[in-house]
Amino acid sequence: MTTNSTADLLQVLNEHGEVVRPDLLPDASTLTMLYRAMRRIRHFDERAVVLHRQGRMGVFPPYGGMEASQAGTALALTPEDWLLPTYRDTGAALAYGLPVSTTVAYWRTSPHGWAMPEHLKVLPFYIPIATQYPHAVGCAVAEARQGTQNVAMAYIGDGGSSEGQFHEALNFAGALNAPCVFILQNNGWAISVPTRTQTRATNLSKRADGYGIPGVRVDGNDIIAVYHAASEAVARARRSEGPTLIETVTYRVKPHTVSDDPSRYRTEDLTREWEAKDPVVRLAAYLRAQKLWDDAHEDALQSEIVEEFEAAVREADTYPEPSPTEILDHVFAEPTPQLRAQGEELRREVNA
Ligand SMILES: Cc1ncc(C[n+]2csc(CCOP(=O)(O)OP(=O)(O)O)c2C)c(N)n1
Ligand SMILES: [Mg+2]
Repeated sequence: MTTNSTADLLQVLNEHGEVVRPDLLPDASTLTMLYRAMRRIRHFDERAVVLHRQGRMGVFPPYGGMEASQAGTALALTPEDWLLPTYRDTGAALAYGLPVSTTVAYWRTSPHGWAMPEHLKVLPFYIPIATQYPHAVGCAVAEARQGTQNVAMAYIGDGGSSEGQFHEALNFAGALNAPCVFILQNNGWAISVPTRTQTRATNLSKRADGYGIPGVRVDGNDIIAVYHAASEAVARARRSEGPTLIETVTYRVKPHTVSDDPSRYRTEDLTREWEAKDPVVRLAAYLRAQKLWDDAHEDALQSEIVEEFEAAVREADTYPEPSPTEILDHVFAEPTPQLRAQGEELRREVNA
């Protein structure tokens, strides 16, 4: 048993393709917009894994199967809002507007991918677990103090929600009424540790109760429900009604990263069950049944997505290989004496 059963969840389009909350169904153009976004980020995920095999991409944490959870949340934002993604959330960053070429460069460890475009308020993918949560509160409070209606949306995993900074941030955000939307993607695993092993809590959204803020639990493979919950939370934050925690219940059907082998710590029966709840397939089937989508739409979208991706890779291919010492160049505006010494040592080693 895992903690992420689909009981007690907000759903609109369930895993059987039934609309269970017709009152929450958006219009046709929103539905196709959500589908297009999921297909686009799925393509990136699939191609990133292939490029890694070809030696043209660094270590990459796939998010395939979690597209609804990522696009459905990020699409509730505008570029005036902050996005604080983790290494798992490439799909969210792309849906928010991070250019594909910057994203490819980032996962190639090229310095071109380290600096995020100035017109977007997206922070670099967080690798240290949970550190982004207090930062999001800081971004949100800064916006509120400047009198804007902008919000900060931060992502975390089930594993990250066991870290102290997760709890500190939720408390801080509640106390300061920060315009923050906390996305907790419960994908059942923290590398090889199942959720049930690291917590006795079975409903992670309830953690919000401890901090006096609303907690919402949503089917993370139903983009309609996710988008609805995220849009509501963003609207609340913009109205100065404070933070929300949204648990998107999903599953990591992929390995932790492309260098992980899940067969060493799990059997794949449950993975097959979750693959049958695929968010992209679910919405496609619904759109086709409603005659909102057909093969011609799919082919046109596919060509558009492939073209965008290939152009981005061609651009990223023009970025020069970084020198080993460049890793220290962008840490501080003014390097510390220690960093300068380390740089000199590294340069001596490289030149030797
Ligand atoms: C502070 C910190 N501790 C440990 C790690 C090592 N680590 C990398 S990923 C990971 C698991 C995180 O699991 P979860 O939060 O569920 O995110 P997921 O990978 O499932 O998206 C751990 C422990 C880290 N990156 N940072
Ligand atoms: Mg996880």
